[in-house]
Amino acid sequence: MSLVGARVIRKEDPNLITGRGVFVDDLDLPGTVFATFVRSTEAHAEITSIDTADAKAAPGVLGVYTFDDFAELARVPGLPPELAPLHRPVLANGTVKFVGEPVAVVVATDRYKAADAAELVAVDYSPLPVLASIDASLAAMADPDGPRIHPLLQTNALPILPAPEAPSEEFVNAPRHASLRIKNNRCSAVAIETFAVVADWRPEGLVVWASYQAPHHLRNQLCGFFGIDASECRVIVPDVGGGFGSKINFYVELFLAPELSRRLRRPVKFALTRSEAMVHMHHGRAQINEVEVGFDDEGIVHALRVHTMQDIGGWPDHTGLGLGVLTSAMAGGCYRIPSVQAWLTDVITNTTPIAAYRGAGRPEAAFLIERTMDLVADETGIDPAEVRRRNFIQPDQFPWVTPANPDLAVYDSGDYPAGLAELLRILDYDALLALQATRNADESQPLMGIGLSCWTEIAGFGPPGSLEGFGHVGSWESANLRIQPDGSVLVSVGLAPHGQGTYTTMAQIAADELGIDIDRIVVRSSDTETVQQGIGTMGSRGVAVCGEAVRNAAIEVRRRAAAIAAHQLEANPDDLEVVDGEFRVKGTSTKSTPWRDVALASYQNLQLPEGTDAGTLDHTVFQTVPNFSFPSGAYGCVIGIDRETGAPSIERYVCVDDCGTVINPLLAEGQVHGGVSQGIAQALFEEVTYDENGQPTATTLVDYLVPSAADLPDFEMGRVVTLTPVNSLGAKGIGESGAVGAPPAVVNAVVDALSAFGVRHLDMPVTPEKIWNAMSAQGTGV
Ligand code: MCN
Repeated sequence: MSLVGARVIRKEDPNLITGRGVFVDDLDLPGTVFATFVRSTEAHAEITSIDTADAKAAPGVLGVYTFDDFAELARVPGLPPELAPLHRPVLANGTVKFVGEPVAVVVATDRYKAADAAELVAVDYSPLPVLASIDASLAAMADPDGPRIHPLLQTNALPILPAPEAPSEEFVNAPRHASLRIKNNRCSAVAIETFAVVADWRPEGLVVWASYQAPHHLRNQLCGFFGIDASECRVIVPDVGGGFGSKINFYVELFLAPELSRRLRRPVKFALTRSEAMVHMHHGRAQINEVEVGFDDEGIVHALRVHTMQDIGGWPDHTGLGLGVLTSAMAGGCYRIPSVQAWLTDVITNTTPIAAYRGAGRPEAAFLIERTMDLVADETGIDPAEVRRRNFIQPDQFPWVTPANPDLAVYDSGDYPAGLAELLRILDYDALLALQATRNADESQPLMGIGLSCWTEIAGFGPPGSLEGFGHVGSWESANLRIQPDGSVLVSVGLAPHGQGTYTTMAQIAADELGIDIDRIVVRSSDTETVQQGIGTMGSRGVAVCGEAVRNAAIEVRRRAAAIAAHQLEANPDDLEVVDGEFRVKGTSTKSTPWRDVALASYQNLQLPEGTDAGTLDHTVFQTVPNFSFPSGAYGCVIGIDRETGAPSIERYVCVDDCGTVINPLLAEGQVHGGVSQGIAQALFEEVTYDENGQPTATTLVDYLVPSAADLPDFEMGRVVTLTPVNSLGAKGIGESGAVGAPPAVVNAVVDALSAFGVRHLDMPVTPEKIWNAMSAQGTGV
C-alpha cells in the first residue's frame, strides 16, 4: 500500500504531547547568563543620554551595554548595499525609530535580575516628529523639508516597483470602472513560543541555539557578521513552537548573544516575554492597496491597476522589502485579466518592522482581487459565483503567464472552475441563497451573508533565484538518505520544521520509494553540524522541493541497493522488486534477500559487487525545481450578524483546496485548519494598532485578540487534485494556503450581509463595532 496519500499519524507527536519537547528556553547550559533589552518608549526621538550606573551596580549584573560598546560591530545583514542608511545597528545609535527598539542590553545571572536592572537604566529622549502610518509618512514626503525617518536616505518611500507611465489601453477602453482602497491590517504571528536564542562562544567556536526557520542561513550570516569560518560555527534549532514566517528574520539578539558570550565567556540567553514579542518580533501584512478595475456589463474584467503601499516599519527587514512584489505579481488571482498593472511603494514608518507572516504578500493579493470580484458583481448585479466563473483562467490555459509579473509568476496548473463547483456543491449554494433571502427579510433573525474566495498563491519556493535575493546561498533544498547497517534509514533534510509534521511526511515519501517500513525511517534536521547544507522552512517549499529531494535520494539508494541484491541473488537488477521488506526476483517468492542483508552487505567490501564501495547506500541530493507551484482553492463563508450588536458569527466555513498530490491528508487538512484560523483571525479579530504618537495600543493578548477554538467554526473540507508538472510527486505546497484564502471569504460574507445598508467595503478586522457603525450610518442599524 502506498503511504503517500495515507493519513499517517505524526511521528513528532509522542515527544511533544508527553512534555519531552526541548525548546531553546529549556536549555540550561552551565553558567548561562540572561540578557534583556532596555527598549525605547518613544516612536521617534533622539537619545540625549543613557545612564547605566545604577543598573551596573544592581545585584547579579554582569554588564550593561549601549551602542557605543558595539560601535565596531557590523550592521544587521540582509539589506542591499544601496540601502546602506537602512542597515540596522544592533542597538539604537543616537535615535530611536519605533517603540520597543532596543536601546541598551543588560546581562545578569538570572532573567529576573536582568529585568530589574533594565528598569534602572535611565534614558532621556528628545522627541522627533512621529510618522506612525503609511499615510502620515507619505504626507511628510509632500513637504521637501518634512520629517524623514532616516535622514541619510532623504525619503520615507522606496519605489520598489515603479508606477506605469499611463493606464493600459485595456483599462482606458473598459466600458465601466470602479475602485477600492483597502487597508490590509497589521498582524502579529503570535507563535506559541516567542523568540529565544542561546549563544555559547567556546574556545573551539561558536554554538548558537535559536528558535529559527533556517539554521544554515543563520550560520552563514553569523559567519559573515563575525568573520569566522562556517566550520567554527554551529547553529542548532531544537523544537520550535511555531514560526509562521516570523522566525526567518534577523533579530538583533541573534548577533548580540554571540557577541556578549564572546565578551563574558559564558553562554548568553535571550528569551522574549509575550509583551516584548508583540513589539519586537516583526509584524506582517500592513499594506494599503489602491485598486482600480475596468470591466463590462457582463462582469468580464478587462484590466486591473493596483498600487500597493507596504509599511516596512522603522528598520526595514530584508524579508519585508519584497512582500509587495509578491502581492503585485499575484494581484490578478485566478482570472484571465488581459492587463494587470501593479506597482509598489515601500513606506518607512515609526513602527515595528514588517516582514514575512504566513502567506507573505500573497494573502494581500488574494484579498484585493477577491474583494474586487465582489465589487464587480455588486456593480453589475451578477451573482459573485458567476462573475468568478466568467473570468477564470481555464484548465487548458496553463502555463499561465501573469501579465503583472511574467518573470516571477507563471502559473503551473490548476482547475479553478472545478474548485468553485465543488465549493458550491458542498455549500448547496442555491438552497443557501434561498435561505438568505428568507432570513434577511425576517427582522427576528440575524442577517445572513455568503462570501466566496477563489484564490491561488505562490508556493514551493525552489526555482534558482527565488531565495538568493533574501540572502540565501541558493533556492534548492537538500536531503541525505542513509541506509544503516541494520537496514533502518536515516534521512537528514535541510528544512527546519516547526509544526508542519515534516518528519512524518518525508518518511512517507522515503518509505514508498524504498519499500522499507516507515517505523524504521527516522528523519532529522536543523543542526548545521550534522545536517548537510540546507536552506530552511519557508514559502511552503517543504514537500514540493525537499520532498522531491527525498524521493530522488530514495530512488537512487534503492537503485544501488538493487545492484547489491542482484549480486547476492545472481540476478539482473532490473528483474528485482521490493515486496514486504525484501528484494525478490519478479514472479518468484523463493529467490529473495531482505533489505537488512543488503544493508549489511553495503558496508562489507567482500560482499559487494566489483567496483562498488562500502557505504554506497548513502546519497545526498540538492534539489531545485523549474518553477514555483501555485496551489489554489475555493473557500466559502456563511456569516450571521446580530442586528442589534453587529456581532458577526461564522455559521459555516467550507474549504476546497487543490495542492496537487496530497502526501498526508491528515496533516494537509491540519495545515488548512491552522491557516484558515489565522485568516479568520485577521478578518475578524486581530490588529496591531498604534496611536498617532506611534505608541502601540495592542501589546498584550488582552488587546490583540487571538481567537480560541470556541471562536472558530467547524471546517468543512473538500478537495480538487490538479497535479503540478514541476516535481515528480505532482505536489504543491499547502502550508500557507489557508491564511491566503480565508480572509476575503469572511469579509465578502460580511459585506454581502450588509449590502442592504449600502456597504461596499469594510477594512479588516471587521469588528462588531465597525459593523454596527456601518449599519447605523444608514440609520437602520438598530
Ligand atoms: N502536505 C501534504 N501534501 C502536500 C503539501 C503539504 O500532505 N501536497 C502537508 C505535509 O504534511 C507537509 C505540510 O503539509 O509537512 C506542509 O507542507 P508545505 O506546504 O510543503 O509547507 P512547508 O513544509 O514548507 O512549511 C512551511 C509553511 C509556512 S511557509 C508557514 S508560514 C507555516 C506553515 O508551513 N508555518 C507554520 N505551517 C505551519 N504549521 C505550524 N504548525 N506552525 C507554523 O509556524
